[in-house]
Amino acid sequence: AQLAVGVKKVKDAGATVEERTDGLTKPLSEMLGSWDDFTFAPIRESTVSRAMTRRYFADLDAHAETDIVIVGAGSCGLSAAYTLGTLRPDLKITIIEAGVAPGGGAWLGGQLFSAMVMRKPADVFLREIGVPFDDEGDYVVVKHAALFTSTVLSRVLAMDNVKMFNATTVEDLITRPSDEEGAAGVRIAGVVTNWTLVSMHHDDQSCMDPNTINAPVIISTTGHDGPFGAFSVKRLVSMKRLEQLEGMRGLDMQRAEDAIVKNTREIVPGLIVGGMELSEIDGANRMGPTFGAMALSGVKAAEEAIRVFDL
Ligand code: AHZ
Repeated sequence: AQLAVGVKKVKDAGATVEERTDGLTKPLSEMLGSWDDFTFAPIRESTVSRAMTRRYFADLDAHAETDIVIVGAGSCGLSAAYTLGTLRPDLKITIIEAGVAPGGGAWLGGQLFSAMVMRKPADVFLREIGVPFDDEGDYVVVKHAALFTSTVLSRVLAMDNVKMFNATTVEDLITRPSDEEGAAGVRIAGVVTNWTLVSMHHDDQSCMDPNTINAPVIISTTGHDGPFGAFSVKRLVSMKRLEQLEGMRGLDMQRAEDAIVKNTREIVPGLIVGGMELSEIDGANRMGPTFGAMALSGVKAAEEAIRVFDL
């Protein structure tokens, strides 16, 4: 297991214990030696390639069968991943994110403004992951949305049981016949993936067959409709598991956030939908730049995924 950032192992009376290393106690250069004699340890180019590719393909192999897949690493998907990874270190969790940069729309608080607003009681999630905020009464403000996103991301990526494949798109869902919904019913049993750059070129390149991950439970948090968004629920319509999408309604902060958290649920067997993707099914309002519902929908989606997994 790798150590968390800011932690080192030290010998204490014969036993090995973990100790925080936050904060420089002396200039790092003292540990590096003199700048005049400075040089890196030797390397060969192929060593670097192998260091990356060996791990990537070992991860692909290990995660071809996974316990829970999270589609989309925005504020909702990352909150779900944190909750799942913390509550159930025994489960193998795979995050598939289409973008090179995970985080979805949560790098800014809204428009191009830095601060991120969360209505109470979503401050419980900020306390849990250790993000400081200004308490404004009914709501709290994180001084920069990137502080929230980078913190939850670093917590998630440090977990031994979580692997994120970014720059990778979920192109389709794997299905199996299911008795739970009658003869035509299906259970979602995994995802079909492709590198995003390949997904974007299906029209002008050939021979680009996808990859697959089998999993008994999927959490989809791909955001509201847009160039990439609402992927799983649109696919449920085209495979006739949903009659139609209601379509996200106009902005109403007051109503939107409660609705998203309340409606976070298993939509068809094996597929839980959270975050703004849900608004497309239910015709919920959008909430604009208030992120409490994304964090708590993620928490609820994770708890729901554990319930379905344990059935
Ligand atoms: O890249 C997408 C983003 O990072 C990713 N994604 C979408 N389709 C995908 C696919 N395969 C893999 N087929 C995919 N990844 O999903 C992520 C969605 O993040 P988001 O921030 O768009 O959604 P969210 O529901 O986590 O947060 C919504 C934030 C919003 S939108 C909004 C409004 O419009 O009013 N208000 C809030 C708080």
